[in-house]
Amino acid sequence: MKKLLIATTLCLFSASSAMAFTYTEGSGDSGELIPSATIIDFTNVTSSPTDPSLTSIIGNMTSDNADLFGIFLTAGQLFTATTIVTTAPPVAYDSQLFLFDAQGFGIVANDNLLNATTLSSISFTATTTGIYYLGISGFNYDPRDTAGNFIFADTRTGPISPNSGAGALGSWANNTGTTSTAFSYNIALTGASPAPEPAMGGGLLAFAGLGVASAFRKKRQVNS
Ligand SMILES: [Ca+2]
Ligand SMILES: [Ca+2]
Ligand SMILES: [Ca+2]
Repeated sequence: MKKLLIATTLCLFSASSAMAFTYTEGSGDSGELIPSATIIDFTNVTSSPTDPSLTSIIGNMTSDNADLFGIFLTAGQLFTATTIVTTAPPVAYDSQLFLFDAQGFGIVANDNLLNATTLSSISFTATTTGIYYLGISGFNYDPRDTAGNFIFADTRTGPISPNSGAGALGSWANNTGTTSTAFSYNIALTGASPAPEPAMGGGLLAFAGLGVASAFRKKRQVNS
């Protein structure tokens, strides 16, 4: 009996190790601009502490809205994000994905993965190690810069590069005068991890984090 219990525990442990980290939006709603984005760090993810990769973001999209998530990328490593359907029976939804750098400048976007599907996929080899912002919205709610110009061309398929001269993320608006639909989403990720420190770049929380870090530094100095 005892042996069986140990075997089961080991089995559960190794199964959760393979899962890496998942972030679930839950009943809250992530903001759509950098000051209100959710920074995914090691305090708000679930599952294994042994595999540091962030492999999925699960959330809800309301009409004419976007969710923005701070994620951690490593220079030279290929990052991919793909919206997938996990419901049974499968119900396709019309997502769009956008990647921004730490200052909110557009990097790459995609509306439809292929002509045959309305799901989305982006890939990018990180140029610096640190926070990037991943945005998701329903077609055709698109990001605009601080001057009110759309950051990306309104193209349906293929990777979309930012328009030349586009500024940093300032607002979102529907690009075609329609209303985007609501859906539940699941974004599968590779090459990403939660941020190493709580709430990097998150306004008040970042300030609080710096306070904690400096408190630790002070404590270390006292102890040494
Ligand atoms: Ca949401
Ligand atoms: Ca789409
Ligand atoms: Ca669009």
